[in-house]
Amino acid sequence: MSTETASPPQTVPPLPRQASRELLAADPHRPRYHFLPPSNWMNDPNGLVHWKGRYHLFYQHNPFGPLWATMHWGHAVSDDLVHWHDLPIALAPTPDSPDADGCFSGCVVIDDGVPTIVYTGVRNPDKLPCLAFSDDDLLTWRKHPGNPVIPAPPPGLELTGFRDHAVWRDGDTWYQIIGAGIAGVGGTALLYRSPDLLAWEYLHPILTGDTRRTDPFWTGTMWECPDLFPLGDKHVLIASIWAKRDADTPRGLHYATYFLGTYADHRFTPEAEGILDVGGHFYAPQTTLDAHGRRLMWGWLWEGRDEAAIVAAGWSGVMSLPRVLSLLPDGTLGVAPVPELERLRGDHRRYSDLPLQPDAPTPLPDAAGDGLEIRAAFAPGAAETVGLAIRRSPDGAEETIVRYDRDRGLLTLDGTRSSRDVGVDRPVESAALRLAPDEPLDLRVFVDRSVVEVFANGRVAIADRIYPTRPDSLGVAAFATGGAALLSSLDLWQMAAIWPTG
Ligand code: DQQ
Repeated sequence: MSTETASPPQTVPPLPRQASRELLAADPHRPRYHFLPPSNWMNDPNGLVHWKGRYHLFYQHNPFGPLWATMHWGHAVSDDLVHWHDLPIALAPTPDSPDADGCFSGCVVIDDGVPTIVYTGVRNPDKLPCLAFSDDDLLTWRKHPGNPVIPAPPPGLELTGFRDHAVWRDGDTWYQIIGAGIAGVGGTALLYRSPDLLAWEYLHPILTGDTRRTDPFWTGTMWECPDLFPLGDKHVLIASIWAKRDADTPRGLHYATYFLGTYADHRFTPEAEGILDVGGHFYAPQTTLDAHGRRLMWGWLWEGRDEAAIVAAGWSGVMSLPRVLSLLPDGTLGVAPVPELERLRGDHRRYSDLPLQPDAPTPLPDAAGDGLEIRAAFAPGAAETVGLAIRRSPDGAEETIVRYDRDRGLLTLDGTRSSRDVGVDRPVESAALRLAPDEPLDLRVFVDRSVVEVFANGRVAIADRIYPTRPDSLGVAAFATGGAALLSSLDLWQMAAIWPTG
């Protein structure tokens, strides 16, 4: 593909990146083994790609402050999916150009050997598809002088939005879907095709939601960050559901959903659907296929505290752990953290066959920390619920609960008492998890300061943000309610930090 002349140099702020990491490492809420930028604001993962043996993670970034503004593409690289190295900012807004007001979300594709970013250039009020190319293994990027490559949204549609890109190739043809919403109808992803990534022909919406539908979830008025990919013999369409802030949804509406079904003749037919992570802080996920054939997904975990606290902290936003998506034998969507995370496991404790008396939590001796992986199996016996308390103060005044209710088939992350700070979110979120009669509960809990990610039985994920106030809110306890149970086994590892600063 012709990449023509380079655009003028971008205005990239000089950042003392390593120094920022060192400065912020003392913040007790700042995660140590989840990816986040050296400082300031981060939101969506962008441009995920496994290129020449290295994983590249780009992300929406404001390098000037800890609140959302002036969108750049930050960039980091990893050899092992666990440890990340900061690279220079990849895209910055170019004054007086189609992205003068921001470089919004998009993806990376390799076009005949040329790494190419497809992103949304923002020149208010326009948001239009743009390209940038790299000749040095994704390190620096030249913007296409012919940007935007689609000069306007499709005529004849009254859209509530038009942004974010998933691009793939089928034979000689490129396809992309762009997130959108049709006023009065619902969120949608608009399908285009192109012979060369430069000239695009609009086809039609690949799938459209229904603003009147509320069950099993509301599909909002606009779909952000759509993604479409094959998984086993099915296809998955991911859409991040968005709705304008109003009296009914004062914080707007943001959650990431999937549709599992068939993609044929340029149409997607859903057969199943769900919310990718019910935690309420997981948004705008993007996936990539790695060289091992795995479909990897990251999502943005936003903060659960207010702007004043974010400004005081000097940073905002964390990337979820990388997750592997799979098609389970029963045709449903599987999700699990990547096995590479086991490299971070350090000091190990194991507890076996621990009887749990009803209604009195059993603290686990020597199990303490704010950077942990826990893997637990329970024999629920007569208990109504079994579970774990983490980030627990010795008196139990602060704690975050992971609870499984077998009869109701519900896994809950209960942060009601996660913090004594009344200004932070104290989330309570539940996911349906029906276990087969002989299927044990297999719980994996990742604790990383203000991040908790819970995975159960390879098919449910709940990520949340918590902000304990007490320095001794570090304990772990197991419990049963309504009857006695057995904690069959629990493995607990202290997790190593992924940054040299700790
Ligand atoms: N974030 C980006 C947009 C996208 C939104 C802007 C989703 O491209 O629609 O930062 O979080």
